Amino acid sequence: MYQPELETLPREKLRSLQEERLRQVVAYVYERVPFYRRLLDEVGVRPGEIRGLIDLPRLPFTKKSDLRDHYPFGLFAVPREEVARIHASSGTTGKPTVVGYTKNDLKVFAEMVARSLAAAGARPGMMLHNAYGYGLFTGGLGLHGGAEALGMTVVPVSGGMTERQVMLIQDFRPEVISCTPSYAQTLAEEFKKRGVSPEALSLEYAVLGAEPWTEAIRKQVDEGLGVRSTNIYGLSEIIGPGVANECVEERQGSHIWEDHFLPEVVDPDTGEPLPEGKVGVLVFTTLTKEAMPLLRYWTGDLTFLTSEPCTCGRTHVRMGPILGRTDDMLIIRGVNVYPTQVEAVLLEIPEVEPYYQIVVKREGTLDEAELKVEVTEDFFRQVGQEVLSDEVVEADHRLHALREKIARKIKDTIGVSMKVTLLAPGQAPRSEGGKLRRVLDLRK
Ligand code: ADP
Ligand code: K
Ligand code: ZN
Repeated sequence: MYQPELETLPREKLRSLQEERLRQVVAYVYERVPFYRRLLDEVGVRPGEIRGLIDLPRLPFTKKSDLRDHYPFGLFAVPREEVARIHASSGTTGKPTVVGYTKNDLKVFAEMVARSLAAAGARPGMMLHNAYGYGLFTGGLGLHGGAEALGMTVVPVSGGMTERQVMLIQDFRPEVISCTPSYAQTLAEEFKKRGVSPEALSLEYAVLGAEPWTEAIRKQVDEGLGVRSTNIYGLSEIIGPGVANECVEERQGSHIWEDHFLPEVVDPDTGEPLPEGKVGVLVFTTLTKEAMPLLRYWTGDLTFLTSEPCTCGRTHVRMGPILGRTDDMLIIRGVNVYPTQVEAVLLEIPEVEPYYQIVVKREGTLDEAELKVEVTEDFFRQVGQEVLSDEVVEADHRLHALREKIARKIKDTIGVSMKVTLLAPGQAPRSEGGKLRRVLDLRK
């Protein structure tokens, strides 16, 4: 562990630390951020009335739109000169979401990523091949700072240029890699193409995040790169990657570094706090951020929390995998569908790979969803067809049966009908470095 004392703090102590910090941050934003002063005045909360976690539900939520409305620096709590770094998240429409860090925020950021890397199996002296994008995106510089704090050797390779990445991994022999799970798939596939076996690779651990992924991808990456991969979670509004990380021992949920980020899970419709184990929207209050502290930030990410003790010894609460982002949810003929649900179904079908794309169209007034999914190389070889056109699939009983099986499983587990299209190996979209969009919604 990077900070063993803090990471194993008994829960009662952790709680009183959180309560003290919560009182401080509420007073701090009331004093320094006009937006929060107005918001708190509106709901009639005076900072002194917040005694502890019990009063948390009295605080208003902060939404992404609040950040946009105060673009670029309107939510900063310190003078611009005290901001040591600025990052921004891509934002699919319009202006990006801008965030700022003081010197101390950057120190905490690096410490949280160092905790995360250590939880993932990394040790001082190991080499990190950091294939997260560098730039305004928090991934690259975030992992970089954490690896330096932990005492690793960092290779700041950034995303893309897969040929070069493959060469550097073989020549430099890093023990740890960090990138998006979809890019780890791309790299695994690239090594396979070149006939480089997982045993021949120096990699032992992979720290994967920035987009939802499932056990199907974990299996593929672990086998393909010969690693034990863990999930890293975070978002720029809260600090960046390193808000939470799975421990490599258990890989059963990601420990949230709760002394700095106070999590809640709330009902997506009513905002009411939900009990442990129930799925809802993840909400964070930053407890120590100086430049841009946020109260009850609505992440839009869906998951659940558990404070069940973990065998790794860390006491910090664990979050489940992100089941989807409220923005990513598809409504197909009135049914809510998350891409991760589709991926979970594919995991149970041995003849396919977790390479897929969901295309949604509107035909007249009806939504039509198509799932394009790749068959495995083994299966493709056994079938012996050259292409997998609709006619070929119709005529070949094994292909036809597979297509029916997938469609039935999707219908039975998710409750929507999808037209299934089988793709030959290599035909579904791949990550070329960053996050991969697996959904094409042509209705918008
Ligand atoms: P951008 O908005 O540019 O993608 P961010 O890095 O701030 O930049 O994105 C944060 C979001 O990415 C999170 O709110 C979440 O939806 C997603 N995300 C990050 N890490 C994970 C993860 N480990 N699993 C699932 N989703 C993740
Ligand atoms: K390996
Ligand atoms: Zn653990």
